[in-house]
Amino acid sequence: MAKLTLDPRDTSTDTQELLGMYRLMVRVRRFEESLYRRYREGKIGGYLHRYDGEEALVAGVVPLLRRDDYILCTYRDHGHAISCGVPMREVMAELYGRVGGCAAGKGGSMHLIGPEYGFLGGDGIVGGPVPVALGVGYAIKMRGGDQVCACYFGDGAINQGGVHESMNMAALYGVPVLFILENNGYAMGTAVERSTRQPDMVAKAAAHGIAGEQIDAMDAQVVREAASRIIGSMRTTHEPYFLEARCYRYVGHGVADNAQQQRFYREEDEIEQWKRRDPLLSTRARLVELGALGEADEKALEAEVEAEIAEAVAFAEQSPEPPLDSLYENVFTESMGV
Ligand SMILES: Cc1ncc(C[n+]2csc(CCOP(=O)(O)OP(=O)(O)O)c2C)c(N)n1
Ligand SMILES: [Mg+2]
Repeated sequence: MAKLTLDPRDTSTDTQELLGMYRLMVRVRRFEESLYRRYREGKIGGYLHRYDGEEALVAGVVPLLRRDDYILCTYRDHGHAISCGVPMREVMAELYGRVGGCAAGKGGSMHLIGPEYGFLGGDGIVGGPVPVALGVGYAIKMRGGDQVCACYFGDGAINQGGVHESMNMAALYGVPVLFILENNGYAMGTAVERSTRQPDMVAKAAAHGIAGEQIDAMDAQVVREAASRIIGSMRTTHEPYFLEARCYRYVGHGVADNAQQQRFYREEDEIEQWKRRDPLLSTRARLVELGALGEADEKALEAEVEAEIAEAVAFAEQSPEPPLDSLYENVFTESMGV
């Protein structure tokens, strides 16, 4: 039975990749589940958008990026931060609004950040990261490297002016941005078909001269294979690319969107159908079939993740709140000398 930790002597790369993705997805899923409990206990305040169901999208892409590449995403950003390597304890402390958090407790759930990991952050503005990614990609172009900038955004952003201007300019100037559309079918309670007459997202990118494809993002292996090919090619072409990732969020838009609210826009049966294609389940099944994951391995992994979360909670709880007199620090007007 293969070990869950990466063993450099093991040459069965595919199995090791699968194990790595599975471990990452379990870490993200359990982390998200634990947040809901903390929120209900009143430990976490403000907004909270969970990524349950969409984990394959980070597990299949982020490990393929180098430390000198860049990643930007939406406010649904916990999985991205953790996948980029931001320590779970710093993510948890940020959600608690404590100084030990990755944004020193001033950003909260929607504004996680880790520049030293290439993670340029989540963004509370729908479509907000896309023009920023264009600028980051343009900087890569000016410096002349082979880095890429991966920019995640939602289907709710796809019809925005700034998003289309950014795609147009990325194509026009040849800027290495990988546009990753997290198409989970809904923008809050609005289904994609209710916000556009052209649900073919790849066609929207093609209108700007950007090549792209649609993938099944409920399957981590599919995501990884596509991302590997695309990122590899972008490092030599330096051109933008568009990936429409079909996925689904299992829980409400945010914590306020409870089961009762969701009845206004989706059926329980629809959620159950998507859950049957859960990326953790399919990856796990493959690993079991390969003989790489047994009951004992799984128990060990769950225990390891549980301990990581418990340690993150303990860290967050002992970390102080930012002092009141730091309220005006890191404020744009102050740094401008106003
Ligand atoms: C510019 C802007 N308009 C509206 C909102 C309010 N808002 C927050 S999330 C959201 C839905 C976005 O959905 P989508 O882009 O599909 O991402 P998902 O939540 O599905 O991951 C809206 C309209 C906002 N934050 N920013
Ligand atoms: Mg959406």
